[in-house]
Amino acid sequence: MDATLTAHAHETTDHTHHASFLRTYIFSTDHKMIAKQFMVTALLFLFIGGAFALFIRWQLAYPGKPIPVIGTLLPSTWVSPEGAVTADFYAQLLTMHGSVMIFAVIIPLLVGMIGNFCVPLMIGADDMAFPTINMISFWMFPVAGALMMAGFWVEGGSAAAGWTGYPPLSALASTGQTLWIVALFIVGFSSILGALNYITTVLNMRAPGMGLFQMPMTVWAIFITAIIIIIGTPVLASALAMLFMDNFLHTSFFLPANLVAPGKDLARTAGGGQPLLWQHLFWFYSHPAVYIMILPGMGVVSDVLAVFSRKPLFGYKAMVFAIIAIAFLGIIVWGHHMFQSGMNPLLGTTFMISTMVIAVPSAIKTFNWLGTMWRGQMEFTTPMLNAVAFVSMFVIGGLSGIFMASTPVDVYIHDTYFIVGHIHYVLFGGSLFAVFAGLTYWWPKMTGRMMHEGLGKLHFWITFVSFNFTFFPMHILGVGGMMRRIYDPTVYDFLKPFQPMNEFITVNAIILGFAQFILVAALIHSLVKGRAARRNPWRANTLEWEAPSPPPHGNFDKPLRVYRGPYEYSSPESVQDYLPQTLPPDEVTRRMAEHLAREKQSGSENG
Ligand code: HEM
Ligand SMILES: [Cu+2]
Repeated sequence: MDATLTAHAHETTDHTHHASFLRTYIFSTDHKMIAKQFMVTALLFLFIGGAFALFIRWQLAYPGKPIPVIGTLLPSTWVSPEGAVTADFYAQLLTMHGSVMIFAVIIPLLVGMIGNFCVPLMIGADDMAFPTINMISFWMFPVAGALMMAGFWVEGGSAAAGWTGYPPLSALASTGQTLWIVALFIVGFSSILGALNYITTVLNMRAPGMGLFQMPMTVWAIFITAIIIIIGTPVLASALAMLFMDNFLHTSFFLPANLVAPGKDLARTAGGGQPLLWQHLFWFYSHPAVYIMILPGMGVVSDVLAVFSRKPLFGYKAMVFAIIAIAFLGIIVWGHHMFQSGMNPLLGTTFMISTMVIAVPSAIKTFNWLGTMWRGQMEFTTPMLNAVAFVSMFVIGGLSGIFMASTPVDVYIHDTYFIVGHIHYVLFGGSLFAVFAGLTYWWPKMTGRMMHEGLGKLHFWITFVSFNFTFFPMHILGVGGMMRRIYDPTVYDFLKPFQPMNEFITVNAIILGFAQFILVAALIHSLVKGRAARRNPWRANTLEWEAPSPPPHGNFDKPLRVYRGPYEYSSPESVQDYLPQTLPPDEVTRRMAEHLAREKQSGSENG
């Protein structure tokens, strides 16, 4: 292993200057470049998805009023002549906001960007196991994203059946819906290829001496996430294939007999299908998918919290088993999305109980994060602030989840804004804050430049405050009865008193959206003017910090051997307060002896 590592490193330093622009930046097989490609593409989609959200929010706060500034510039198929969002366009925006954020932002950022950047570096490998497959896996993603977006320009507009694509609506739909189906299929393919790569890389390419229980939590989390992807995604893919056939080949997997759909020719549809079948298949993937979107975040945050608390991660093994437990339970709870579908109450109860059980490993993780910070020497850097926000926002989102998991409560809050509140606490407050934590933590390694702490903190605080002002009131709206996916709340008398709250949310959503430009400014500022980053600016133990910043193609300039776990902070064995995983034990003792001798000497000089 040592020999191959060094051999690769040599080979690559020789070859880097010959690599063409195309091979270096476009069709690169280097995991770090692929991570950056995922980052740039997904951040672009973050702004696109964010713009959709602001259009939605504008309509909810000021129904029927023209969109300011750009309203009249938008195509007449999207907006009314005065420039207000039409009902049809609203349904498209809502569908595309959810689909883009989940499939083109959160999953690519957490799995594509963090996974690609961290896994090989943190286990001391020179690249992924299958670099070419890795490249293909990336390139499927922008292709899929573009296909999905293309829906806005085809006859009938984009997909509009919600990010959950429920039939019969989605099975009797427009070209836009088909583009959505094809795009998701391709994204799924890309995910599976990525997952195969992570699993193989973690199992086969760890540096000598690194046991599974010496891997950092980020690596564990991506590893388990990859297993969930392998189990869940093929099910989604088959469901999508069936939906595609219902649309085009007059099959009726999801179309019941005697269906009446105005304006649709159902003569050739046999009927006999089950719309509920889609819900089962979809949620069999998509509930585990919420863990695809949170587990990597949990891994990142565990690493960041330990480093900036200068303490070992509390309960390392419990953390690993909690991830495994969450992943396992996550696969058997999908029915909690279907409580109101008329399922047998007995079945509903089993799904309720299994869902509530997920709170146990989630709480184990939460308490261990608190235990990690407890009495630590906490340093509130930008990554740390985002990581602490992750923990607290995830707790709020997890708690609202338990409300919904209770079947009698869910009768009232299902399909209301309460669930929109829940989704955003876990996905924005959780996953996206974890992305911010990870991005700002590994940025110096990625680019070789430090980020401006002031800009990073400004971005954090504005985001954190406006995030809570945007999404917390949604719980109140939901309990008040405001339905999710509603176009104009003011047509219902009982919702009229909530209109000021809707306006408040929208104002904050606008602030939240524009605050993200501060992050972009911070990244650009760092690239242009940032201080050069040392190898290990955060004084961390894990292997990626042994590589130069940024690491060259092939990653490490020296052979590595792992002697211990990743979280030996404030170790009494160490002269500094940390013990890198690669520092040989005899070197640790030698340094300590030297240090003690020096202390003794200075002690006798003073005395
Ligand atoms: C203790 C943890 C959690 C529990 C008990 C829980 C429970 C639930 C339940 C019961 C629903 C369905 C509500 C309904 O439709 O009436 C739901 C929806 C949802 N949850 Fe969670 N959840 C938890 C954590 C998470 C996490 C970590 C994520 C993502 C990172 C997440 C994302 C979602 C999403 C996206 C939906 C909405 C799906 C839709 O559009 O219909 N949840 N959750
Ligand atoms: Cu779920």
